[in-house]
Amino acid sequence: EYNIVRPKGYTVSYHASPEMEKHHFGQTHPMKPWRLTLTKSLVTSYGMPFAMDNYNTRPATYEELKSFHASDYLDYLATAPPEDQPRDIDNPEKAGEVKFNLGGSDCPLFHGLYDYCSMSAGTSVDAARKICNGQSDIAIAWGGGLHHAKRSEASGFCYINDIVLGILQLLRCYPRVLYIDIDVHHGDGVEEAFFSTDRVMTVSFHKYHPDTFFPGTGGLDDNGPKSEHNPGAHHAINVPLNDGITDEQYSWLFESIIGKINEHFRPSAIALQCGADSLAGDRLGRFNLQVQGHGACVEYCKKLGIPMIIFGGGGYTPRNVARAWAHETSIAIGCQNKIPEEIPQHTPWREHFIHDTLFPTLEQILGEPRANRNTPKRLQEIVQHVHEQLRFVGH
Ligand code: TV7
Ligand code: CA
Ligand code: ZN
Repeated sequence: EYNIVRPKGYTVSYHASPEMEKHHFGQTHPMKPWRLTLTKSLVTSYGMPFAMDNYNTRPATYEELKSFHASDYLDYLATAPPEDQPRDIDNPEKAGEVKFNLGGSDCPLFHGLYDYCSMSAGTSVDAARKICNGQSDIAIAWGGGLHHAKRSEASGFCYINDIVLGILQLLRCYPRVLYIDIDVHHGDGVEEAFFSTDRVMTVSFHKYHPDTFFPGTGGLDDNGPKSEHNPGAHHAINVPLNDGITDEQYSWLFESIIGKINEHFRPSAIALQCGADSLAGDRLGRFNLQVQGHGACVEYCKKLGIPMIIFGGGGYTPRNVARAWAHETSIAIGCQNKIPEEIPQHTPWREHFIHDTLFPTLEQILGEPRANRNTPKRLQEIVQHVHEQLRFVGH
């Protein structure tokens, strides 16, 4: 009814796993896989599936997971008995035995955990394969983006690093991959995985405070191990931010930094993690970004005209996640100016979208906006530092 048609000259694919969305981390846990169902419902009520190739993903195989993860970790992940009461590892008396950081409150052992993980990874690996074989130019995997997982360790709600698996696929057919992470948290797992290669450059924008904000890494000077023989030196870029950053500041930073990186590094593919916890009003986030500013990052990357995978990630206020990811799906298709701002009447769970619009104002979201602790001077310094790092890269 909105006349959403396939984009001319390129293909967008949408990789989902309805099974994954049914899993629960526990009553009070911030991560709600159901936000993916809410996203898909909004995407569908705007008619966007008509303009894309839609895939229901298979779970990733053990062999695929092993391309990054250690087998003893995977075996434990597959066999550890689920716990009905998540343990409180913040409290040593109640901690019990925790292996591979599995079974604490951040990374609980819930029912169906291995299926959940392999399905999330499946969406990202499938997305990467579609990019590699040229069947897709922009591949969307909102169920992926779990950037904290390590080779042998769960961390920060992430068990399997689907992004690393996806990038490893891309590296089979593209010489250089640029990883960009706009989740409010530092993309530490992806950064670390590619610390020693110059074929992947990682860039994370995040709230940074070493003592009070997870995971505490990603300072401006953390640019990868600076040993003489490490080709990956200078290929980790970090953009540490304070509370309250606005759309205007963020877009300026994003474009100055990604534009310069594109010139120097000349990526042949982009992996963009779109964590929606950087939006204003997120349960865990601290920024003042709106759906427009978040989406502007996707739009800027798309304009570079390079094959791209778009991953999900964090996002703890489901209605905001669904709005942002539906808007970003429309940007991928190029129909963002055709769809009405008003949430369609027939959208399932429409009552969740209070304010009835894709683009609520800051006042609608927050009442009182959060104080902005990012000075123009500091943002200038960050851009300056990144430009200096790039002198060591490419050309
Ligand atoms: C990608 N922040 C993941 C972001 C991972 C953040 C954390 C929580 C949290 C966990 C809960 C919960 C919570 C309200 C918030 C040092 C600790 C402090 C657990 C209570 N409520 C992504 C991970 C971060 C779990 N972890 O980037 C169950 O907040 O700060 C920490 C670590 C130890 C564990 N405790 C918190 O967005 C997907 N966790 C309620 C119930
Ligand atoms: Ca980030
Ligand atoms: Zn996050």
